[in-house]
Amino acid sequence: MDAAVSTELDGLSLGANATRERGGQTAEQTETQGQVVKRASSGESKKRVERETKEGIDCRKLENFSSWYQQVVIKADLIELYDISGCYIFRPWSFAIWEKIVEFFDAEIKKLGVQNAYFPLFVSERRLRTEQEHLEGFAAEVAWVTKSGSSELDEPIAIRPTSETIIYPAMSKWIRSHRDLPLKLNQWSNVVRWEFKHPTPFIRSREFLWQEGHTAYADRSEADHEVLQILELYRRVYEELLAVPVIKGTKSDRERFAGGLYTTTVEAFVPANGRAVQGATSHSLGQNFARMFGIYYEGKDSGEKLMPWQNSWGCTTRTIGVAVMVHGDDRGLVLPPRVAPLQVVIIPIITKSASADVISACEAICSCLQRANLRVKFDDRSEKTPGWKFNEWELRGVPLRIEVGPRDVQAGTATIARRDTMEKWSIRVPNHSISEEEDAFAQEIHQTLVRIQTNLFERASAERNARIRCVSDWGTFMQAIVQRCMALTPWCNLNECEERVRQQSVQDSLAYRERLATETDPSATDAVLSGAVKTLCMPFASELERLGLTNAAEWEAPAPEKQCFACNGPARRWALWGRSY
Ligand code: 87F
Repeated sequence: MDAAVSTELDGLSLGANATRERGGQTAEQTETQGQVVKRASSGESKKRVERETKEGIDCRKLENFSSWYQQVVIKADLIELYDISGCYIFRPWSFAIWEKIVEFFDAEIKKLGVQNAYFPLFVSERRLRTEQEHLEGFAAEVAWVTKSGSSELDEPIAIRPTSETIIYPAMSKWIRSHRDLPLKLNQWSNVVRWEFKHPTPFIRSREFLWQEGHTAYADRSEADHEVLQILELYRRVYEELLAVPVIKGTKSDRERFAGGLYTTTVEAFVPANGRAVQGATSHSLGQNFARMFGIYYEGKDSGEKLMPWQNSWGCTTRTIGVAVMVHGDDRGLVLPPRVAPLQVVIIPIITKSASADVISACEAICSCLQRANLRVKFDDRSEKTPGWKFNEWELRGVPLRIEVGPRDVQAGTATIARRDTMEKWSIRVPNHSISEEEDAFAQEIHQTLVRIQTNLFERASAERNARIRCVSDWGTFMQAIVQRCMALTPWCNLNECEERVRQQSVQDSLAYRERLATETDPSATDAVLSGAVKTLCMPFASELERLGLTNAAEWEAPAPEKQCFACNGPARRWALWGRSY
């Protein structure tokens, strides 16, 4: 597996020596500077849980995932609940993560020549219905404004669930000649989809934030190229920023955006509950929308009326929820350094006699790291004990903690603790009148943050990879599914077959659940997920290669004699299946 983790931490530039490393180191190997590595013992952690009472997480991620998740997003200060179901307040701690994603993606699309614009929140019924055909599947989720004050509006207006019907009428005015192409627009906004499935903060909410890109090209192959360029940016958001591994691929006919030609996707996976998550999608719309919205331009040579090739692509605040689900542990959030609002927290271990020295040592470390552009905070609150602060910043997922006590000040050291592995070791602190020492210290902290970023990605990749089963018959397929795995299968790529798999998988997992309840342990039934199995994507050959499948070309398009695992018809593609959010 190619651990394509970017090793540069956002916000830190240490000049020519900026750290560039590859992964592959274990946690133990990373701390080789002669320091003592110590893990919190389980006795210690139990005491801590007892001490925590209300503030800490009171259940285990692997025992009660949904309660664990709800507690983490609230207790780590990501989310505040709201009195409208499916709507959530993004507190600064989560909004700062979104801002990191925005900053990265916005800069990357601008390099591709995409321009930002902003379109209205509302859409008239007439416009919304232009898209009648593809709207059918979504109509129930559209929210409408029908009143102003106490009087009924003459015509109800819809709140955008996506902006094709708002943006394309404007595009039809702006695209007149081949010289107006390509037109590449993006909007950062909120959208509303009135879902009735159980809401989950970040993952499924009725209002969410996203970017939606809408582009138009004269040349079909350029448009196709862009679909993949954007998909690659989505992969980087997940893998490089959020340290979450994803699989790129094409959606099946049943799962693609009905308005377009084909849909590409990045699919993430939550090992703790065996559910896949569609991370972001990049669609080729072909000329369907141009036809519907009357988007035509005059060609170069003949002056003939031509339709452009269009794409659309979107990525939402769901990203945050996926990272929480993948990296979090029984103590709470674990944040990848590249998106962590705070990367380092400094905590003074104060005894009355030596407090002034300790505080100035903390301040010196803090300003040294700030100068190196790290996101660092000195937690100097006097009303909280060091232990309380440890718990709080662990719960909130800060990647690194530096502790400074009176004995450290004497010895010129500090204790450092990693959130991802819970390792602790001692480091030398710089003499702040010697700038070389300060630079070396900041460099060392930076390197540790890079190792954390790499470790999170590699740990998540190993856990995800262990949950992908290659299967070619129905029995082993269902076995993989009830064991909360994804299944990679040779597949006929037919709509009817996917539909039958959905229905059969519901029946078979119910039956399996009942058998478990009667034959073995009744409590074990909770371990079997219910719900239909669907295709997540048909992975690109390059992705199958990344997964370590050597005969990748054959995997993307299986040999003609291969049979579909479900209907035994000729297999045309390899498909990745799973339960999904
Ligand atoms: C819900 C209600 C109404 C998804 C909806 O993926 C319409 C829709 O069109 C709808 N839910 N969609 C598909 C969105 C397609 C596309 N739009 C631009 C994207 C990326 C950004």
